[in-house]
Amino acid sequence: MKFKKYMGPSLPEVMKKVRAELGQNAVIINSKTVYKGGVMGLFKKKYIEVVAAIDPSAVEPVKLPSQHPEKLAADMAAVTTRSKMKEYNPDLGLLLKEVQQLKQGLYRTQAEFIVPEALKPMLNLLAEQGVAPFLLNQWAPILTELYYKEQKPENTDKLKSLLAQTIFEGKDPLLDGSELLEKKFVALVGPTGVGKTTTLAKLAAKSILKDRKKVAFITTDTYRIAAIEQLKTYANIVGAPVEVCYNLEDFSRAKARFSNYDTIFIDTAGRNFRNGQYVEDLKEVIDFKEDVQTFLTIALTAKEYDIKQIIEQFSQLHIDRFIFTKLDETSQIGMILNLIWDTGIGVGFLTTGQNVPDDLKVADKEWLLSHLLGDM
Ligand SMILES: Nc1nc2c(ncn2[C@@H]2O[C@H](COP(=O)(O)OP(=O)(O)OP(=O)(O)O)[C@@H](O)[C@H]2O)c(=O)[nH]1
Ligand SMILES: [Mg+2]
Repeated sequence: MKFKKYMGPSLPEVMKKVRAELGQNAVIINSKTVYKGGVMGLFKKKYIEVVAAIDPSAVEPVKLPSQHPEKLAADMAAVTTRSKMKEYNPDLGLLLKEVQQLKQGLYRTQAEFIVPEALKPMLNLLAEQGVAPFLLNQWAPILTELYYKEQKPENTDKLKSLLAQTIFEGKDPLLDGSELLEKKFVALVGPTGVGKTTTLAKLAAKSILKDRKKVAFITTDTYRIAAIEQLKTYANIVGAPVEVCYNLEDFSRAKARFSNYDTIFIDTAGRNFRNGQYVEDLKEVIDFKEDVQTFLTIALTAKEYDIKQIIEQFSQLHIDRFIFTKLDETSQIGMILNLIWDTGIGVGFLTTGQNVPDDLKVADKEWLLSHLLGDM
């Protein structure tokens, strides 16, 4: 398989180049819009970039003998408007085909004949993990290109490293949680029962034990009677003070009391955040204009569709990172990648059980990949 990148101001113009160089058997593997040139980031020009491929061993189509002119005219008159469009604008026909394939949502439709056998087990594993077809469609051709460039390696570790290269290209900072918890306030928000309070206790313990920080707690969860007690129990264990806040005045008072603490961990009530009003309510108690790092806490046992609605509601606050909880309760974690790629929000921490403080993991891409691929 021979790959080549083409660029031009529009898809039809790029396709002309592709056809001229690679012929009618060329396969479009990937196309995207790129911006280039400009001055100091301004006035960049838009280009279309297409990766096309041709299999040199592919059989050239048999050329039909030229038809009698009258017969040709009759045939042409018989074609439908739609196929006429295709005939007179072959690029549009190709585009239609690509859109249909994307709509089918299966990377296999496009990739089955492109993706080499050696790569299929890894991509299938990702599909089984629930990684979205739009991502697999995006990665399969890039991975295939790398595989051929590297002379078709067979070694599993090498194949995994090609996959890592493909997936993580340009995404490293979003998958690295090592530099977090640097702000004065750290707030955990999210739906009911996802593990906010437990995770907050784990994070506080990590700050105290590993990072030697002076830590305090604020809870705004005055909704559930037992919630304050739950936080106080953890706070007593780590020897940190707690303030309960019902409104912004309480928040200012707590801020003044904890002025000489390094990190103040804020617990919030779990609510049905599909209701946007509850997100608004958070702003009535927490002063998000302060130096707050906000984590949206999501249990991996929840449905992706519902989570997307919750994320949408939280877009009225600034969400710095996700925390994904309950990894131990599911064997499908592909949603992590879907949400990160979908929203551009990175992951800070993952939790793997109920034990405080042990079942906490700082996000890192190697760990994530090894979890996605299991024992492969
Ligand atoms: N299996 C598993 N359970 C967890 C994990 N994290 C938290 N839990 C459990 O989930 C339950 C709810 O945890 P909480 O920390 O109270 O959750 P919350 O989000 O604060 O709940 P609300 O304040 O009621 O919204 C508890 O039983 C925790 O032990 C995890 O990573 N894995
Ligand atoms: Mg709680």
